[in-house]
Amino acid sequence: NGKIAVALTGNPNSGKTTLFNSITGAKQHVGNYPGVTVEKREGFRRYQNKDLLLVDLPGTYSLTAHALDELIARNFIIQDKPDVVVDILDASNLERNLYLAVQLLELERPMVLALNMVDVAKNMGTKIDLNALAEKLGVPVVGTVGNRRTGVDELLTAVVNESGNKVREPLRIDYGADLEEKIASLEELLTKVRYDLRFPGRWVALKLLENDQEIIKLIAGLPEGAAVVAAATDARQILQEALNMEPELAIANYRYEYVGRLSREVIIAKRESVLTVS
Ligand code: GDP
Ligand code: K
Ligand code: MG
Repeated sequence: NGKIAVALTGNPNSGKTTLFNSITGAKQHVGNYPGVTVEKREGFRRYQNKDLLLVDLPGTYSLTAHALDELIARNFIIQDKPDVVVDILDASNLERNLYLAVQLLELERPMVLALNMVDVAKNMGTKIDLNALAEKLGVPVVGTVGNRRTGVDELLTAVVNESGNKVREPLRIDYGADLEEKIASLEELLTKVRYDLRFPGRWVALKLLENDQEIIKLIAGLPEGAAVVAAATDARQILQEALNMEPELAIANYRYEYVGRLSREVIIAKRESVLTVS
């Protein structure tokens, strides 16, 4: 009946709470995530005859199983299945913020990018081609200045539009021949595991190769899952030899390369550093 669940994600200090407050006003509710003491903020907003339920997730730089905040963010997105994930990026620090964005995109949920702090980026002489970024990532991108409420309506319009959509073309970072071969074979093995898999198969395969203890535990506990975990252990050994490094490091490197290239492609102007004469 027009209810839309929206999760706000992003790096710490990208402006999540500022945008959350701009969108929801004072009507916020603070709770805890089940079993942990990390604060969960919920708020409401009626927009274009829809009820938006917003959740402000903990700020993170990545989505590994090493940190509680990162686990909370990814588990919320995967298990609660918000209708739309809004990733709030600090436009003045685009490359670093894109590192989280691509990991969120790999979760294959409907998503909108809010490129916040475009005022700060502009003052630094940085201009970003939002359309190019949207096209390359396959998601809508809206420029915002959270503390001035600039772009908030445009952002909400994009959220409402996206909520009725299936995920477009999921982002596929090319992890290179060695990793891609193992990802494909694990993904194939995973189709035989009978599980209520809300996680995308490719994402689970990547997490197994990254030695993600949460996902390993989850899969190992499922019927036929132990064989997949064993195959992943073998694959990790082979990859370690072939790549001459831990597979998780190789995967992170491919992501860094991808976001480095992407940010160079979409930053259309960058002021030359000013030489000081002494
Ligand atoms: P969070 O950690 O992601 O929740 O970030 P906050 O909402 O706490 O914002 C961090 C700081 O950035 C605060 O001082 C905000 O007032 C400021 N801020 C948020 N959005 C913008 C913006 O678009 N432009 C500028 N210049 N400052 C912003
Ligand atoms: K903050
Ligand atoms: Mg905050």
